[in-house]
Amino acid sequence: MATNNFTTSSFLLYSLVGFAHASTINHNFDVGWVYANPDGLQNRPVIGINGQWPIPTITADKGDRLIINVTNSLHNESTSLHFHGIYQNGSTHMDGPVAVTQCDIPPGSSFVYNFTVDQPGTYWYHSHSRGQYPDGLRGALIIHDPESPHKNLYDAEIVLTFSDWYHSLMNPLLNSFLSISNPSGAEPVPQSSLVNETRDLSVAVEPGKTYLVRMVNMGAFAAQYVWFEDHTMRIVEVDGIYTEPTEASMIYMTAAQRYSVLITTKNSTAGNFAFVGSMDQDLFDVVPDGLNPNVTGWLVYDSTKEKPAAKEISEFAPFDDFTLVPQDSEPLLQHVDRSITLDMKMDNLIDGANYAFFNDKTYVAPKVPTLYTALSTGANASNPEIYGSYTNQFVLSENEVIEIILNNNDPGKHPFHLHGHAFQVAYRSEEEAGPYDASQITDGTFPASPMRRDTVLVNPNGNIVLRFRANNPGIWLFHCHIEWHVASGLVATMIESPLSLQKQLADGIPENHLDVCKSSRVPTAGNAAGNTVDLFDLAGENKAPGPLPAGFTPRGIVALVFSCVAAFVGVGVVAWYGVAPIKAKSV
Ligand SMILES: *[C@@H]1O[C@H](CO)[C@@H](O)[C@H](O)[C@H]1NC(C)=O
Ligand SMILES: *[C@@H]1O[C@H](CO)[C@@H](O)[C@H](O)[C@H]1NC(C)=O
Ligand SMILES: *[C@@H]1O[C@H](CO)[C@@H](O)[C@H](O)[C@H]1NC(C)=O
Ligand SMILES: *[C@@H]1O[C@H](CO)[C@@H](O)[C@H](O)[C@H]1NC(C)=O
Ligand SMILES: *[C@@H]1O[C@H](CO)[C@@H](O)[C@H](O)[C@H]1NC(C)=O
Ligand SMILES: *[C@@H]1O[C@H](CO)[C@@H](O)[C@H](O)[C@H]1NC(C)=O
Ligand SMILES: *[C@@H]1O[C@H](CO)[C@@H](O)[C@H](O)[C@H]1NC(C)=O
Ligand SMILES: *[C@@H]1O[C@H](CO)[C@@H](O)[C@H](O)[C@H]1NC(C)=O
Ligand SMILES: [Cu+2]
Repeated sequence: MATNNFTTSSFLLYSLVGFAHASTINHNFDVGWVYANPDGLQNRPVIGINGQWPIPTITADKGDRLIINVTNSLHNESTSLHFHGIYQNGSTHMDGPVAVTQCDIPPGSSFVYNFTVDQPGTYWYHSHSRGQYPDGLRGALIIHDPESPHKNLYDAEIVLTFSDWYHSLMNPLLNSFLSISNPSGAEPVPQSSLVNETRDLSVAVEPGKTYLVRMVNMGAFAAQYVWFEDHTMRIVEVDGIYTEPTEASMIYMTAAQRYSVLITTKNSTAGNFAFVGSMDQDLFDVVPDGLNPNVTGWLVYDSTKEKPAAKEISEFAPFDDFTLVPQDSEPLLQHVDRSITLDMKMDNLIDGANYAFFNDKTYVAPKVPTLYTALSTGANASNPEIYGSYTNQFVLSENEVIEIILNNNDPGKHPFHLHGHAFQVAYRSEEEAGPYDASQITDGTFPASPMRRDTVLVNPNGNIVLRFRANNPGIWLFHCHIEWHVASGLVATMIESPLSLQKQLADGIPENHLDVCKSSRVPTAGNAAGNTVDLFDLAGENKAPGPLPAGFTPRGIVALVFSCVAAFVGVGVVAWYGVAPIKAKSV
């Protein structure tokens, strides 16, 4: 009895305290073009908010509600915002990916994101509309935690964003990336590496203090090696998950990953120290002459003293994130209810462009956003067929333990991200290990308490095994976070507990969400093709280009392109028309 009373009153107290603390944070974000020259090499249009770029950091406390009214003032592009790593538990319609949980926000329209953030940590937000965020619509999102287990370990906080930077806009880059003129699928190589969207950043520090340094890689493509000269990092958080404090002298941060580290400063102000972000050039097919993959910043103890050049290091030996242990020691999910194998590869289709595939399907966005299909199809929402032929969809049952086995049949490194969850990384092979072979797994191969995060690297021609519980009804993308590979179709759709989702969102989708669909003439009911009468008739759905005809190898395409280019050398436009008929055959 006494115990019960105690529990009840402490529960009440907790609720009251929780209530008193939770606040609502409102932002009006007017998204529009501004000009910037972040690497000092080229002034170019970038996407800013309220006339400013870099865009603002969003900060909140755990439990707060964020209400962000986005107005698209870009005039010539649609947009959307995704809050990377936020579970959106009960609010999947606020998650942001276009054609998945919402329609594109066309120029001149507004759209309100309204959700609570009940998870502490380092996150970020970015456009989730066709390849747009590398044009600048990317910023930090920090959720503070009055109850942080590490709060007594540091004096102050520093936020650093790392990113790669292109001198050209994404639209033209995407058009040439995904075309017959690039049959090998070589990704554009960034021109610069940035910290806080600039170079040569000075970070003022005081001696004898410990800082919580929150780092985010907001890049489009490049992973970054990060190190602080003569200072040790103690990792305490990855992707919003607290970890047992773990020392590292260098970390490897893929696009979309985050790390919080504790750094204790020296006791003297005798000198300043460089820190470096160095883009992983293994990702680049060809390293252009003169590329500087590095960005340097300084921990500045005394601004009157020199800022020394970064010392050259002989090798990159980053900390292995697989060895991290979550602070809550959540045990490995042992019993798997549903195992999903995704075999990924890159290949050409009939239009000559290079696409990315899961199980031989490249993702193509459906006509009806997947969420609206789930909400408008009654009991048929549990049938994966209605979501189309190109969405790589999986319908997950409530509370099942899901395992994703991803086999990377490609010589590149890919950072995979799941919306709506942090997953356990049960296994990660070395490179060249080939497909996952469960028969080789013995007791103790999987960690007792695996690292959890929302973005993880799979090694070249290697594999990963991820596990999570389907405890968050919603429509959640699973995709490579290299923006080029999102464009080339390396995307799957998890449709989690669609019938519970229908109950959860029974009050309907906000009018302003449906309004942007109306403005863009996007249907909001029926199957992937917009058929509301026969849900199993997908006629008219969006499709991928057809396969290459038999005997037409990717090598043949490369040869064709080069022979056309050679034949019409100096007459680029004619060369272009010379290869056009191949495309025509596909339709
Ligand atoms: C969002 O902002 C736009 C532009 O200022 C305004 O017209 C609209 O009423 C706002 N929407 C809401 C729900 O406040
Ligand atoms: C959109 O507008 C920006 C800024 O004026 C411009 O640089 C860009 O080329 C335009 N994009 C398209 C697709 O017209
Ligand atoms: C945000 O969502 C809450 C909870 O659903 C609702 O009460 C509130 O009216 C919403 N506010 C706006 C501006 O949409
Ligand atoms: C770096 O950028 C973050 C996020 O925008 C900001 O909070 C921080 O103050 C910046 N740091 C410095 C030293 O300018
Ligand atoms: C700084 O001084 C404190 C207190 O004297 C000492 O405990 C600590 O080890 C010193 N730190 C370094 C990096 O020398
Ligand atoms: C970038 O840093 C690495 C590691 O120190 C070094 O090997 C390389 O020479 C640097 N590149 C340039 C262009 O400075
Ligand atoms: C979502 O909320 C439900 C109900 O409160 C909870 O059981 C579940 O663990 C939450 N899921 C996530 C991913 O936070
Ligand atoms: C499922 O779809 C079929 C074909 O459109 C339809 O006949 C059936 O009534 C639907 N079932 C439910 C429960 O909506
Ligand atoms: Cu990728």
